[in-house]
Amino acid sequence: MSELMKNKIIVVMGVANERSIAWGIAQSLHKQGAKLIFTYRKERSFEKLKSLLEKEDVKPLLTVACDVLDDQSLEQAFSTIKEEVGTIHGVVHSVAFADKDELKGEYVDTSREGYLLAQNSSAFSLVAVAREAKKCMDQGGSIVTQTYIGSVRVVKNYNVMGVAKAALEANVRYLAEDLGKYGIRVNAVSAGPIRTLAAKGVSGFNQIMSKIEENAPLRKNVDQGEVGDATMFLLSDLSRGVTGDIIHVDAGYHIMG
Ligand code: NDP
Ligand code: N5H
Repeated sequence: MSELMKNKIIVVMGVANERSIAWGIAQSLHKQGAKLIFTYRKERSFEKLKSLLEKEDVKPLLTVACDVLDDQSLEQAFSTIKEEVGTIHGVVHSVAFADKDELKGEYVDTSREGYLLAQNSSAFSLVAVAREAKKCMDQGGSIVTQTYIGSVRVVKNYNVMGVAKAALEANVRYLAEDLGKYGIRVNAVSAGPIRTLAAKGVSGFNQIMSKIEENAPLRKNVDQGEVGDATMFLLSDLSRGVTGDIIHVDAGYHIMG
């Protein structure tokens, strides 16, 4: 077994259950010898995380609560990480939220409140996380977030989240420029649709998946393992020349006209 992530300590944010993209990433990182710290928001996610870690025999360095909407919670989480662990080498930001009612119907009907909540949770959160994480990244490092093609194309029902992902991708570029001088890289993975808790109950999901099976160059949908491995690459030294970029892990779907 190769150990691409040996001696690296990575913070993983956004495991809600075994289907979470963040859990796929954690498994890829674990396989390559990374030491992991997990953050969660809801108590229910914490319970799921504990049982997953036990089941897969992953021993985390730390698990800590962190609500990305709350500055105090963010500060607290990363100061705990600094005190208990010290230097970290990477962060996985796999967090997004929009009110369910905003993920259907016409985008023009988006409420101010719904717009701000989606932006706050899904786009500004990367800035806030990067600012706190930087304090623990004194040897440089890598920050990776998760985006979706609805940022650059109009995808039915994605609505307010598409606009939030567009902002997230711009955040990746601005943060990459700021943090590059400290040896910290910032990138995103743009994943194809994967059935997770966040995707549950959103209309049109099945249709989107069949369209990809028919039209993507690889004629298939992707899974958490494929996204996990690409994210691991961006967190590893193999990608040391890559920053401010978006890598598509979508079976090639985005190249199609
Ligand atoms: P999950 O539902 O598994 O994960 C979403 C996570 O976001 C949960 O762990 C949730 O934690 C967390 N979260 C939401 N709000 C907050 C907050 N305020 N503070 C801290 N954590 C928060 O879904 P996915 O794995 O699908 O989603 C992960 C990322 O991948 C998202 O950015 C999503 O947009 C992106 N993505 C997903 C695709 C898909 O098809 N599934 C495709 C492309 C991108 P909690 O429940 O504890 O609040
Ligand atoms: C075009 C589509 C399908 C329609 C849109 C889906 C958008 C999903 C993104 C957000 C993150 C979903 C969301 O916030 C759901 C919440 O309102 C309700 N769910 C929850 O609260 C659960 C319990 C928690 C865990 O969820 C969160 N977010 O905390 C896009 C799909 C083809 C691809 C996709 C699903 C993209 C994506 O960004 O996730």
